[in-house]
Amino acid sequence: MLKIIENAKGRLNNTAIVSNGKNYSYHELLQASQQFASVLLNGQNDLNESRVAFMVNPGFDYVKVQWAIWQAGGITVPMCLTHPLPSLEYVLDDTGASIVVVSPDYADFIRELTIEKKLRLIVLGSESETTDCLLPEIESSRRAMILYTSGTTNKPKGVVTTHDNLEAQISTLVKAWEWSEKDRTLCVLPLHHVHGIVNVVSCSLWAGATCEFMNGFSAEEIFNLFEKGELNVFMAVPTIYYKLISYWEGLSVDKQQALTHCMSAFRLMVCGSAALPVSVMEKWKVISGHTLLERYGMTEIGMAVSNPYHGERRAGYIGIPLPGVQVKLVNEQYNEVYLGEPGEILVKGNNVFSEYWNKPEATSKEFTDDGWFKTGDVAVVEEGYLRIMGRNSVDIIKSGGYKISALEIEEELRKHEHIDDCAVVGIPNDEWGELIVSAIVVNNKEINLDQLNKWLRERIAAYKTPRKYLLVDELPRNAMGKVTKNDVKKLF
Ligand code: MCA
Ligand code: AMP
Repeated sequence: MLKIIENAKGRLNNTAIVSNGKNYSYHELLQASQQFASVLLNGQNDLNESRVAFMVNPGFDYVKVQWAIWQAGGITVPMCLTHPLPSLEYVLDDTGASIVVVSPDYADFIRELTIEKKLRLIVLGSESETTDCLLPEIESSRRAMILYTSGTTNKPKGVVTTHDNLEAQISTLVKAWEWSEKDRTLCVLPLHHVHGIVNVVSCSLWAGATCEFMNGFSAEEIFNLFEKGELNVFMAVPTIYYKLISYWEGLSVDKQQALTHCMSAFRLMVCGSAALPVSVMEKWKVISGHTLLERYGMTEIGMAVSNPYHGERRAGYIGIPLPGVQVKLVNEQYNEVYLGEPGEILVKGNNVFSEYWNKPEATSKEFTDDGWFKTGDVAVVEEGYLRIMGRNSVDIIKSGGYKISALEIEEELRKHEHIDDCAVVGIPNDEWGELIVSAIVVNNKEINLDQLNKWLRERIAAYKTPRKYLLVDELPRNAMGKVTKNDVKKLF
């Protein structure tokens, strides 16, 4: 039996989830997910790794659907709730999903697409009555989840993790950060990425703790929940801590003090997904009394490196390898570098994903011959702690904790009738980490940039759209004719 389900069976009366003002026990979660697994199976014995895509609001229903897919033998494909239709269509086509599950909010938006593609659409709340059936026995070596991640190819790739991979990713964090059933955390992150799915939701539920959900980000709401004094674990990306600090600074002194008092009672506050600026770490320490625990991870590997739970949390450093995760730094020939020299981070362990969905070539390209995964991130070890120095590719941008491919945005922009050429880059920004900007060569100088932005948002996610455009006569290029992205950055 899957470990997360088995664990839940031992904590039936604990509160698993708080969402929309309601408490749900592990018993209710197990019952509802088993019932929904029967709906998914619809008379079959096993979904046999069919892909089930779902667009479900964060909360009880999300976890119910996720656990149901796993128990029915399917692969979960959580979709971004704010993606425009072409991005969702890409995920449905690429995974070959046969079932789509949605919260009622998204039913009208996606219905036509599912009819066109002859997919089974299940709208939560209006599923047909089914009697519970016998659920299949799931080997942990089976595939569990596909998440889409941007890379150095223009289209996102589906990262496949097995149940074994997920169990390794979750269990190392539960141990390292000392999760227990007494914990209560708040999920404010989107649930189509590892940070929210694994680090927050799955770790808390694995440990028998309580996970409270918020739909979308709001600094005010987060602080209101902190003030209730029930939460004790919080995890977010640097942009969120930045936004919380800005909001806190605008509050009255009384309110600030009350919040500081509540936050100092937390057990743990973690930051990751992008580099945590030292200034944010220091300010957060002042307002919350907490030294943020920074850690490093990736969709393909879960978490690999973390500052210690006990011991020094060093500002500007990602920490030391987590138990069960092997990490080494290598040069361009993939030979280990000498201590103190920078090198690309390679990772090995049960935490590492199995493959990019339907992309054997892309998969083998990202592994060395002896099975180490190439992260593309460059780091150095200083006094035992790893420090990230940058990335191998300028085409990967991290904005608000989202990994974004410059090539994907460029490909879309070039489809616009008035754009002849373009170059997308990320420029440093205190709030977002990097801000996406684009130099464009146009064939009509009257181009309306607001309309361009609107046009683009119908094609790619809003968080992937450039925040600034610069009209140029030509893009900077080297002698080989290749666009020099570092020169493009200088234009901004
Ligand atoms: C939203 N906006 C952005 C971004 N997100 N602009 C640039 N970069 C972004 N990432 C824009 C919107 O388009 C909108 O523009 C305006 O900001 C406000 O939008 P809104 O949706 O209200 O933004 P928000 O709600 O304030 O969202 C900010 C956020 C969000 C909460 C920081 O970006 C977020 O949830 N980020 C977390 C992503 C994450 O979970 N990453 C983990 C990946 P306009 O006003 O013009 O409409 S997993 C991972 O990285 C690995 C495994 C790891 O290590 O964890
Ligand atoms: P994703 O594809 O969304 O999983 O993003 C993974 C990438 O996020 C990594 O390859 C890193 O570049 C970046 N990342 C995650 N955590 C950190 C961190 N603590 N510091 C710097 N970069 C990070």
